[in-house]
Amino acid sequence: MSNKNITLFHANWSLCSQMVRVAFHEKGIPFISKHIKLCDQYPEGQNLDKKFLSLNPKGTVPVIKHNESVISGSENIVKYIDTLKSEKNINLYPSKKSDDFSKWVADTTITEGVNFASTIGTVLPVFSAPLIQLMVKKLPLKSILKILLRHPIKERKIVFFSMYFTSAAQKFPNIGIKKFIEELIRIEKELNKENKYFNEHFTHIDINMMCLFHRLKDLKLEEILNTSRTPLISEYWKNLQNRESYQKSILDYYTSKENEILQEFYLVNSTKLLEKLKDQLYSFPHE
Ligand SMILES: N[C@@H](CCC(=O)N[C@@H](CS)C(=O)NCC(=O)O)C(=O)O
Repeated sequence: MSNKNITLFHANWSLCSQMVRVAFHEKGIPFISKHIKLCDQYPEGQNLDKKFLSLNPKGTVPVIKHNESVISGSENIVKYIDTLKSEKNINLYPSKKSDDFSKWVADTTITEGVNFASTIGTVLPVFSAPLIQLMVKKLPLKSILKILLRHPIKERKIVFFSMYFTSAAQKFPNIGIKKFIEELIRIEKELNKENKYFNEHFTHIDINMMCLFHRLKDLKLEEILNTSRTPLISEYWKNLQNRESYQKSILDYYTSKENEILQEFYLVNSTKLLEKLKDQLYSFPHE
């Protein structure tokens, strides 16, 4: 099947969209870009419009349309992209698939139906909550009502609504501290000094880690990747940032909107999360 005419519906600042863009870049497969203004970031809330909901009834990005097929969810999409032929000789999956590999992919994805802060993939949205709250509070009331009336995912409706009317999201990061440090130690143990990446070559796991670690950078928590307790992670993160896809699929998608929000966030945010993470990491028992 031709790789032409693949349309990606995505958002500049969305972890799952970043994952899929990195996969496209790594495979050397072009896509037609349709940027969706998400309801927690923009008054338009295009992911709740009828047209988008007819593509993905869950109202989330990313989604791809290839000829007549529509695929949603970053995990499914990256898997699909990997099956497409391209000039670049790269496989995002190992030749021998294992349950362990699949579990790492799932654990590093924002998997639906999985409790918040129960995997590293679902901890990062919890850490991002104060940043998202800052954007939600800027929305006009009309947009919040649109979320209330149309968002297909009940939990998100409640979260966005509470972000608008309360400051509860400031405390959300605390829910993820313990799990995040456990996961960091688990990753450190899994990494091998001989490999540049999680496995012997760059795979779907590395794509997800790149995006999750980058979100830590956005949140000014990157220091937690560069401690004496996690020397292999520190090296691994450098290797991930050296991939061309990091620049082209993540950094190049920052516009003045994202940069301005970040500047404001750094001025107003005071959860002292980094200190709490460091305390938790250094008190983690040595084996
Ligand atoms: N499991 C899905 C999760 C999709 C998801 O939650 N996307 C977020 C952006 S990372 C989104 O669309 N948020 C907007 C909303 O929920 O209204 C995936 O991996 O793609």
